[in-house]
Amino acid sequence: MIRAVTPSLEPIREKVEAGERLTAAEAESLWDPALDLHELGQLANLVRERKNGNLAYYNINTHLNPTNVCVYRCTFCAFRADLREDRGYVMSDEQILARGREAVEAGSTEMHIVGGLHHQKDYDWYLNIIRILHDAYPALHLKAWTPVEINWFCHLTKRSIRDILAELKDAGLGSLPGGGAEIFHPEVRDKICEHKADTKEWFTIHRTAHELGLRSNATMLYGHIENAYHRTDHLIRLRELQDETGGFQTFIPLAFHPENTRLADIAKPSAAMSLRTMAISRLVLDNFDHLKAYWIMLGIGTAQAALAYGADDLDGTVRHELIYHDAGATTPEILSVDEIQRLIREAGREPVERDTLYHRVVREGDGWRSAERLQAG
Ligand code: V47
Repeated sequence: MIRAVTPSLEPIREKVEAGERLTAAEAESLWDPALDLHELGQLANLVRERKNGNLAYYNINTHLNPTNVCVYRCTFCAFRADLREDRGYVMSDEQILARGREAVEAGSTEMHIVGGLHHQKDYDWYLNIIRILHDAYPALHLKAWTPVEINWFCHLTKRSIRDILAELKDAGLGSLPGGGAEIFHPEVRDKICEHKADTKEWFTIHRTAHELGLRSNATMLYGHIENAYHRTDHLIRLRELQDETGGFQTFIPLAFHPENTRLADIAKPSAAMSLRTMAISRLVLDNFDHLKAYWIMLGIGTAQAALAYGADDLDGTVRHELIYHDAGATTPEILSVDEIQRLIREAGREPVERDTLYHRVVREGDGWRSAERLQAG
């Protein structure tokens, strides 16, 4: 009788325990669903605890999506609207400033700003959003505009990436969020978002941001038409740029939400797939300090479990999230600090409030200040 051979994680375990880097071929082999998920999780947890001990980070933040009107039609996006669609909106300066005031009054240390590429708004409209928010609320860190927007600004103004990023930084931009990465491999990218910033542009923009002293994040949208090869390729490309610049702070795997998108016939990734993706990301991205379990898209239970599968960060309290909720996310729109801390404690971890650049946040009376940098091991 021929017995099926169960694949083993032993060779990978030896390398991870010795702190050695996994090759692309080894990384790709980890997506085999026959490999024991819990064992994979244990290995990822080893790396996670080496880097961040028992700490699990969160921040108090607010989202701002100034417009959903967008020239692009990415197949996975439920948020975008056409110019003349009823659900299309554009926020006024007064509404944007009111959102800033609300954020500060709620104790937010960060505002996460991304949006559509509006057909009739010029670069100055986007620049002005950063300027007025920073002038009114200088302590609020503005994590804004992905390479998709930056690339659009370069197209509109015919100016260089460096010039645009330097001007935004001067106006108050604090860092870049991780969006717009989707899947880098052209076999997938050309099918899901063929027109927007391509992979080379995405990387050039992050490299230039890092050279200008701006930190940034990176994401990967999984669970649609990509496969193990594409996901591995995505992670390896990120690892290479991080070797070069060290400017990425955190990696956020984003589970695809199909509702109301042009890919609505695809099933949402399961919790097992999300935990496997987190664990493999932790093992491959050995030069990233942090991995975020974004509870909005993973669901609260899976995000909490992910703290044992490589993740060390739950993102934030989040208010006014639209991108996932338009795509059918059933998570709440906001979590209180008490709830986040309870989720972290019940997962056996120690909650730490951080600012965007991973400094410990100290709350005193009604105010707050950034203390020491939370150094990953
Ligand atoms: O690039 C859009 C994704 C991203 C869907 O940097 C979708 O801290 C799933 O990048 N289903 C934007 N995903 C969000 C993002 C992000 C989120 C949280 C924290 C940070 C950070 C960055 O959202 C897009 C795209 O990959 N997305 N539509 C959807 N239907």
